[in-house]
Parts: sequence; structure tokens; C-alpha cells
Amino acid sequence: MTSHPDGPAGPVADRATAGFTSEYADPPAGVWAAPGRVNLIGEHTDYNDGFVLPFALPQRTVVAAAPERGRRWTVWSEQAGERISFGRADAAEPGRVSGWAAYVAGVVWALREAGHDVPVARLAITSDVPLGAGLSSSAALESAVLTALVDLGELDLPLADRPALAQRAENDYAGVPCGIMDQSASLRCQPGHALFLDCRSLAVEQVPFDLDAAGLAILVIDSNAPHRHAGGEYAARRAACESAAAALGVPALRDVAADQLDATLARLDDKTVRRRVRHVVTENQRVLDTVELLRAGRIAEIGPLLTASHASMRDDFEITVPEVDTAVEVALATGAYGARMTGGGFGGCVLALVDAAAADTVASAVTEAYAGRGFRAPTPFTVTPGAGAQRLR
Ligand code: GAF
Repeated sequence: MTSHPDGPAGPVADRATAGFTSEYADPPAGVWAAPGRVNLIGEHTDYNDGFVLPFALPQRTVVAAAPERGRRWTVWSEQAGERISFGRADAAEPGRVSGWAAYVAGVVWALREAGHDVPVARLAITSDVPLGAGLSSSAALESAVLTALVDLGELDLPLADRPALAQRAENDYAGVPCGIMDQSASLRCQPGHALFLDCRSLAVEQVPFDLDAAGLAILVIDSNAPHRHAGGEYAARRAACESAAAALGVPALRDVAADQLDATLARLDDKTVRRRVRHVVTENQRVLDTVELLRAGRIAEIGPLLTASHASMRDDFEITVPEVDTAVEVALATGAYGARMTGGGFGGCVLALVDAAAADTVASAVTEAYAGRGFRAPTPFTVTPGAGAQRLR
């Protein structure tokens, strides 16, 4: 098992620079990076105007870029193994650029919609954020491209306003109905901290999360489970929450008080909708309780909240799959303080809070259990909270 084999974006940045130079026969003007994220707790709460607590992964997406005198943006992606270009007309109309490049064209579109004079540029993109693992590789891509274009064009766009713009690129250009958590994490996280975000006011607090000092580790286990209907199910959960809020006469489920939960649920006829609401309301409270413990430096004590979050996602929100349930079950049986699926669900990753010295044992036990149950082998790795989007060179 590894922590982060390449170190902080070093070789990834080298590959972006080398890729740029070989694609465009020129050196880049600069190199920018933005991370994927792990959400410590607060799942499916962001689009309910609630609370989330993600931290940045050390793994990042890197963009080497330079301004271009022509009229078309050109983008090469190492992962996709292709180079595409698009002009102003493509960036003016959602849908004209599709696939991975929609996230790049979407950022140009969202910036222009917000009235910015976006510099035409050539870009080379590399990444070591695992794709399709629920670790926000698309937010990392949007955030890295956004940061590069803002710097290259010296655009006046304060950091606090950037996540909504990147989210807009994803919602309205790429057509993915996500909330604002992932872009906020990729753009605003700080090393050694988790980002406590109020998704209604967009107020943030950097909450110290020093695992090393506490002798603890976060073990991430990528279940490698094939994503099952993730897109449609995500949209269905979101729609159920929004219609429940409307039925209850509140702007969003964030407005349902935890101490009024039973009385509120009694006003809803549909059993499934009741369970969806219960997840969101209890999950918001778990985020607040986790933040209290972290502020007091009592990291190990957040374990039961993590585990309760998983049970709520499994039983009430119904977004887990057998592979992630197995990873949680085995991590807990092997001594983890707490464990939960992280991200949108239907596959993806589990995080387990463990003694640093126990990380290998827990990882091996999960790997063995997967083999025993006939699942594809998982990919376990430890992480520490890394930096948000920044210029590297
Ligand atoms: C995905 C979405 F992109 C986020 O906005 C969030 O809703 C998350 O699923 C669930 O917490 O990552």
C-alpha cells in the first residue's frame, strides 16, 4: 500500500510541462494544480443547503498553459490521449463540446457568462486523481483550468466566488446536477485542515485536522466497484429532497430542525421520502458534531459519527453497494475508529479512521475479504489533507 507515491504533484507537474512542450513546441507560461477531495462527512447535504466537511487529496490535476494569439482554445489531455480545440461559438453553447473536454469548455463558457474576457490559451493536462472513483476528478479538472485562466488573463475573480462558477460549468455546460462541495474543496481547501462549508451562506472555516500529530491516518479504500446507474440515481435523490422540502414548505431540507425531525417526518406520506429526509437532517447534525470534536482536537472520537453516516447512507439514502458496505464492515472489525463511504455513492471509495500503525493491517483485511466475496481487488491508500488549487510554477 502507498501513501502518495509521486509526492506533491511533482512528477505530474513535470509530465504536464513535458506534454505541453512536446504538443506545442514551446514551453508553458505557467503550471497550475487543483486537487481531488475526500469528504470526511456530510454526504448529499450540499444541494440541500446544508453542511459538508471535505479535505483536499494530495493527488491533483495539473494544467500547463500559455496564452495563444489565435482564436481557438487547444487542450491536450494525457489521460484521454487526445488533443481537441474549440472556438468562441463552441464555448457559447452548452453541448457543443462533449466528453472530458466539456469540463474545460464549460469553464470558458461560465467565465464568459459572468462577463470575463477569457484569454485564448493552449493547455496541457495531466492528473493523478483516480478517475470515476468518487474523488472529484471532474472538479479538480474544472478548478485547475479555472485557476490557470484567471491567472493568465489577470481576471478579477475572488477565490470565494470561484466554486459557484466551476459548479455552473458542470451543471449547465457539462449537464451534471452536482452541488457545490467538490469545487469548493478543490479551490478552497488548505493543507492540514478540513473545510467546514455552509452550502447556503458559503461561509467557510478551516478546521485543523492534523492526523500525524494524533498518530492517526485516513485510509481510503477505492472499492473499484463498477458505478451502477450513478448519474440517474444521484439526480433522483436530489429531486426527492427538493420535492420533500416543497411538501414541507421550507426552502431546503437544511431548514428542518434535527430536534423536530420525528414531527416533521410524520407530515410526509411516502416512506421512502421519509427516509431520504431523515438522512439529510441527521447527516447535517453529524457534520456539526464532527466539527465540534475537531475544534477540540478530539479526532479519534469522530469515529462513531463516520460509522453512523455510513449506516444512514446505506439504510435511509440507499446509495451504497455491497463492495463499500464490505469495506466499512471489515475496517470496523479490524479496529478502525469509524468508516464510511465518501462521495456521491453507488460505488467509489470508503474512508476509515485508523491508528497510523494499523493502516496496513486494515487494508490487507479488506483486500482479503474482497477476494473471499469474489469482488474485484480494492485499491487502498492513506491520505493527509493537501492544498487547494494553486500556481505551481
Ligand atoms: C457528488 C457531487 F458532485 C457533490 O456535489 C455532492 O452532492 C456529493 O456527490 C454527495 O455528497 O460528489
